[in-house]
Amino acid sequence: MSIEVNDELEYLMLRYDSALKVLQTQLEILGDEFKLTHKYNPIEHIKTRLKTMESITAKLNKKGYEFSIQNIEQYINDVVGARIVCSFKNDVYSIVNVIKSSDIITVLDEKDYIENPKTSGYSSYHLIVTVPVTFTTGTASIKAEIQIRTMAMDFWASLDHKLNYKYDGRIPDDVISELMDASNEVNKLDDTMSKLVDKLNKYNSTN
Ligand code: 0O2
Repeated sequence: MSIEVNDELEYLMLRYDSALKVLQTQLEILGDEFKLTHKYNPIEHIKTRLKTMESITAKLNKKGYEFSIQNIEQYINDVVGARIVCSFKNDVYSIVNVIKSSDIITVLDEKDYIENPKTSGYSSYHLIVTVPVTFTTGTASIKAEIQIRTMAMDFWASLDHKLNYKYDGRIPDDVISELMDASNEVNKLDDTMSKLVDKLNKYNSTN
């Protein structure tokens, strides 16, 4: 198959869109298998998305790279993105281990922003992975980012994202500090809920 240079960007996005489909299916399969073997569903929901061209351009700009196909492939890890929202903090680590043990998904890098939250207060576990996608030209390994977090972390991150978008990243210092306080509260809430579930599990196993 010959591809005209003008079609290169469209072809790149087709590759990313195909990787999104593979990733989504694979994550659902891993989740279903976990549910069956552990008689417990740690996943509240899974959301996938393709980064918009506007957002890709803005991220390249922010990182100091010009817009090119090569730079997108080299420097933007999250054109394909999946977010797995779990019930409890322990569930996040269980899901990370399930993904790491998969033969289909290859982990290239990981960032534990739960153990080490970002200065903004952002908490989540990030995996940069590749998934294989087979085209008529052969099989390609395509990069994706998987964010795994609790519902409480997701609540904080969604509001923080909305505020940053609304105020174009120009949030006053006192509000930034209050967001950090709110993130600490989220962390405490996650720990309280984990302790409650441990207590209930112990209670059930002794009764
Ligand atoms: P969007 O709109 O969510 O896609 P690197 O991997 O080091 O080259 P990158 O990609 O900036 O650079 O790495 P990082 O910081 O590990 O992950 C970035 C993504 O994590 C962001 O993607 C957000 O989705 C999320 N994130 C990171 N920090 C914050 C934060 O302070 N608040 C919120 N709400 N989300 C955060 P994008 O492309 O920035 O945004």
